[in-house]
Amino acid sequence: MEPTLSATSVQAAPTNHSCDINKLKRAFAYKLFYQQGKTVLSVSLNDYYQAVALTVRDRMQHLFINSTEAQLEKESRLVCYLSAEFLPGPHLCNSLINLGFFNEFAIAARETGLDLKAIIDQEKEPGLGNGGLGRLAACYLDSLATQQIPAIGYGIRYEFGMFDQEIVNGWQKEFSDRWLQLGNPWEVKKADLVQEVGFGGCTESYVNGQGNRHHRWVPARVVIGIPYDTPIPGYKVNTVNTLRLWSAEAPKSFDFQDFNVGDYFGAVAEKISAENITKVLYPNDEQFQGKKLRLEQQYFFVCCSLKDMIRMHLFCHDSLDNFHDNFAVQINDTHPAVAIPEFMRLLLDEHCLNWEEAWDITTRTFSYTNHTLLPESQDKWPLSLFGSLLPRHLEIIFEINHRFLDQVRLRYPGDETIVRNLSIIDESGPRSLRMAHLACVGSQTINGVAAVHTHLLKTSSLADFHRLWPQKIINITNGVTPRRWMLVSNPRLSQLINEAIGEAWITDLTQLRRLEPLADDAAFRTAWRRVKQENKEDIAAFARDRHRVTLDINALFDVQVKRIHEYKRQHLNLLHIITLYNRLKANPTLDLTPRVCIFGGKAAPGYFMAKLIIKCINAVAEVVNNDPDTRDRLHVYFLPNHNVQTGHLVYPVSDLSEQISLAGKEASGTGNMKFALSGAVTIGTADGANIEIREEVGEDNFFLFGLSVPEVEQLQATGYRPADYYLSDDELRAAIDLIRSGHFSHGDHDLFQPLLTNLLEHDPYLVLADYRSYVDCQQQAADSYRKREQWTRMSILNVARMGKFSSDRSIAQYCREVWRVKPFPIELKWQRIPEGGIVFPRLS
Ligand code: 26Q
Repeated sequence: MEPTLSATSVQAAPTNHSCDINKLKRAFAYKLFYQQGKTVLSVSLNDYYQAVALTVRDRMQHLFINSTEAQLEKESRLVCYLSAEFLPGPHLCNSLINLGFFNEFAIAARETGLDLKAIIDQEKEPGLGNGGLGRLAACYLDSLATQQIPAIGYGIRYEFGMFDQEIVNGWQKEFSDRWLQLGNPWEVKKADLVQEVGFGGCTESYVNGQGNRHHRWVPARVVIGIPYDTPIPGYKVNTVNTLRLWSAEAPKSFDFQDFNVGDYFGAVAEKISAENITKVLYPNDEQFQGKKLRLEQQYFFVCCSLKDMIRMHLFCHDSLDNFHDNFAVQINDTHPAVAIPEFMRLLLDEHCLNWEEAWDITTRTFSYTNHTLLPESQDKWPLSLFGSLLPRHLEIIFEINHRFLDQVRLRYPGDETIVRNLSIIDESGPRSLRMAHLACVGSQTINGVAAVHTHLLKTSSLADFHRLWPQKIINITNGVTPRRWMLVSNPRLSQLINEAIGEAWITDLTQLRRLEPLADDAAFRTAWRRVKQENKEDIAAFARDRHRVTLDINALFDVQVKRIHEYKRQHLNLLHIITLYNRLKANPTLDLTPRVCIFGGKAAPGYFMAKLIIKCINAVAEVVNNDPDTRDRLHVYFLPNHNVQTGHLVYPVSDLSEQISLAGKEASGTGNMKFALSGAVTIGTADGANIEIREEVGEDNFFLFGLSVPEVEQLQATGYRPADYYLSDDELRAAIDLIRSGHFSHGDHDLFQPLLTNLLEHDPYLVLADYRSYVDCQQQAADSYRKREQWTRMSILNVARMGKFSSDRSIAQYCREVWRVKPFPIELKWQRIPEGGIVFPRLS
């Protein structure tokens, strides 16, 4: 429908921040005219999106101002979540729902001749993270605000977020993500809150006026950090917290000194080098790369954030002695771990505390969440690189380590092995800094993200720390927010559940248990299936419109979406698909449960094997989807550019959720929770949070397969020979041989050879060892799916028993066990304009 906005509707500024429909319509028009500078003649759908988003933001601003001011005044402990990545997903729909404005906006849009859904779809999501870790940070911000906990998320405002993925000829191609190109209506630049960040240079010692020796850092260059604030509204509460992202700029737009001596290009180069720091997100997760720019990013945002906290603290206090009473700082993996020596430096060098005082405050302030067990993921900076960029921090780390190892030696006299193992400095090769050890030593609490992960931290990678400090490592199993992963992503299922049990589940997910009796109600099961079917129609329309692909919505939807990694074993899934293909080819009349196999996920651009797996998935798709013997019963669809937005589409359509990492490798997983919450049944290994999901939903409602952690350890210890499995399993051999034959690569025998050689000769993630168990388990799942009533029952019970996996539960646990903070409801002091009139604050 054509928009019916007329020029005459743009008259005066809308001043009432309520949700009166007519006022909303006027507000759209006002934003369109004055902010976008558009009239009906030139307006685009994106202009409408910007206008609607700005209208929402204005209404949020009212709560935001009240929240930040009340939190500052009350001096409640502020949670600061430091994370190099945040993956909040599109803001518009989520904000409308959390603020309780969705219906009013939908009506106002309709009456303006617009479709709110089409406007919502205009938003380019901020892809400021790689995957699980960044998305978890975003779920936690939602839960913090919903539970009325004063909190700030601190991170980096990357100009280019996670690359956009396209599939060209079966291969991944990367395109830069220009998410800011059309403007970002959600952020507010706070130019008055800039911070300075130093890099390089040297350190000096001097004697102060009182005759005490002090140290200072003389950086070689200084960069400016500018904060941009995005409001994070809680669900139907007054609390609106802040996501504060830092952007780097040069101190001056031009260095006139250089300009005067004629070094115009030198001056510009310096400006560019400063801006480079926040230019782009590194798109590789789970693989440490010792790049200087990455360390600059980490230090940059940590330094800005800590100085910002100190600024706020000193606004109300004379000294930093009680800083830890006012701030709880969470370090999201080791990426922000440089916060520990930086905070020490600020206390020692800039605020003149002594070591003991400074260390006491530091260790009461920080806590650290570990997200990985993979050795290749551990941040380990070469000492030389670290010292050249942050010389004073290196000195402080040496001192921290020295004092820490003295403590270790006292506890374990004569045991130099444990000293070497615990040291922050790794001296086994070229000397390097173990950031995880730094984080452990400087934190009050260390947590893993699922029970088995925490157990493995305690018994393997952090075993010596656990022995030293038995109380310090705790488990807090991850969770996901039901607001985004049900209300936004699966409105149909949310509606059905609301009708059945009311709305309390939205903020107390354990209430879903009340659905259990309905699993035995045939009419409810029918309604449940209808929701899934309608959701499948949506994704089928998307696949048809975007990719000219036809999906059979009556088939079993079998979905694996996550980053592409060998340890996540997308290739195990593929071997199963090829096995089904072979069975169909051998017996074209086989009564196979029709399946649509959906894959999605990005590969790190430099990760050759992951990219080859994507190519292989698409190569298999091309053959299977076009073969008349198979195409009606087996379809493979690689959904390109998996991100939060495609997540909204894909979790709600899944019947079967693929969580098939090698046991002991996936710290937790959170996709597993999103699938189950939308009614998918899991086929999975005993890994990460899968174990806890199975405990909750019951073993009858979960398809478990594969080796357990102890079995993996045993197999690896006794010498794993993948070729034995290849030789002894006919179906496995046939699947591998078919790839090798060039059947999926137009006769090219070499294309997938690196993948096959790796599997047959090394197979570090035991794909071949788990193959038979997986394929047989898939058969059970397919058989079960045919018993539709029974399957629907399983689906309902999965949802009913997902209460534990709300991020509200995780956050409540962090508040109790780590941060020791309590909810702080916001009373509205500043009234809406103009209802209470406006009182202008006095200038400070
Ligand atoms: C490190 C150095 C240089 C460049 C990039 C990185 C980097 C970036 C992102 C390293 C790791 C990540 C992300 C890791 C991650 O997402 N881990 C996942 O965290 C989830 C939330 O806890 C868990 O559910 C997953 O199991 C875990 O893999």
